Amino acid sequence: MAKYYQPEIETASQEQIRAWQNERLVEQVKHVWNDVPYYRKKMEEKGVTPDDIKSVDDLYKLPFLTKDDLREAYPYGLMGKPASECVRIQSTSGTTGKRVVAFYTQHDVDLWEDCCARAIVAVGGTKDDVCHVAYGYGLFTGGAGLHGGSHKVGCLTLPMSSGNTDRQLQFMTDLGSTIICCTPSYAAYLAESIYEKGIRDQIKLKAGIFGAEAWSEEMRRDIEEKLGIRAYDIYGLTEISGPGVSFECEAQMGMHINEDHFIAEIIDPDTGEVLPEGEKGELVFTCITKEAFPLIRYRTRDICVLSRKPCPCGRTHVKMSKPMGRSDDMLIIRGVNVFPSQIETVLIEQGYPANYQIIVDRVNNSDTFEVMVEMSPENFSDSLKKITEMEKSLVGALKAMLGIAAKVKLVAPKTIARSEGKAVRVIDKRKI
Ligand code: DLL
Repeated sequence: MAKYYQPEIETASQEQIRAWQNERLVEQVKHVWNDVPYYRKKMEEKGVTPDDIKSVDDLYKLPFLTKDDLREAYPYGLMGKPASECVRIQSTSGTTGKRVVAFYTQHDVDLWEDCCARAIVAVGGTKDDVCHVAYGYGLFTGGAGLHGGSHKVGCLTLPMSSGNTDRQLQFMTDLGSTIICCTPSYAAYLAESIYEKGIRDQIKLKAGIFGAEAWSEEMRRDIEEKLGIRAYDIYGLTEISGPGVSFECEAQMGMHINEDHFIAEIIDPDTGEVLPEGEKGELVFTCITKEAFPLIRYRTRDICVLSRKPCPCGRTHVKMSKPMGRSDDMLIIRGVNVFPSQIETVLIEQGYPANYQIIVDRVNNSDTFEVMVEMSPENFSDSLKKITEMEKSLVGALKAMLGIAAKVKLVAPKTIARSEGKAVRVIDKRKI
């Protein structure tokens, strides 16, 4: 086993974890005070100095950072090290506003890759595995993070990147990939293609590490069944490092947050007040070991619940639930709160692949709400009568779940544009 892997860190006592966090937080606050003028100014505005921060209990005194701060400080304003000491830049695709650009020293890359290595080990990965990385390489953190983690575990790493499904399948069968890392929507797409080509018996996959977008338990079961694997969730965000901030273990009941590197809080998204454990709210992270992009109390906008209930796997680090939506992507349609994940649940329950697009518009001061849904090859029909019946049944199921009526349009398999990175689920024309 590679040198990085220290299971004792992941099974340390709560007291030990707290002691690491206290010590590292105090140091980190001094670092940003001295080296990140943007954050120092925010602390001064709140009347806080490093002397006020003696332990994690004082964390609440520190100001939050948000995506707006990142935009304001773009590109270099939140750096904690001179560019000459940094070795890497990663970035988000920047579909809304300016893209997020994050910096890493070699130390930061190392700790990030350690986090991803832990995720691979948690799904049973060893040096005997062939780890097929089909997340995008480049600015997106998915490819680079899992690639580095796979090296640290000592897996034979296949740096496929995303796209070119035929080539993915050829390598997968020829080289005997055993672990696949990609977005869940791409995993579902690969599963469909494997089914169509009738090559399931040539696939040696045993586990998948899927994240970067929301996916439901139903989608997990669907992928597991179709690919004959166990499908694990992995979470992260560019601002905090990338994938591996948290990951699922064999219990598949929440993702362990790497608490020796990140302190997690749950806050009320409206008031900013810290909520007690077990309450649902916005996830906030403080990086306590990063040098180049040391974000403190960064508001993720992801809505989750934290739990310290003992995990059968023996890991002691706190677990987060799957994000249940974002405090900023919840749709309000005709006054009703709608989460895309609810629509996904209905589709999978009704036997559709989770490939859909929600189109919201406003006509004559009233919201229109359409859900375009792909039929699966199994339930595909070109009979108008049959399609109308199927659409009617989906309208009923969606109404029961959401409490409002949607117009449903069924389309042929593989007609909704799929990016092999993240799926575009919502087109909200009201904002345009
Ligand atoms: O998506 C990092 C990543 C890559 C995670 C590969 C997992 C695997 P960003 O592009 O900065 O980074 O997007 C971060 O994606 O705030 C969540 O809203 C969402 N997200 C990430 N992982 C999950 C997940 C990467 N497992 C944003 N489930 C985050 C649901 C997720 N949402």
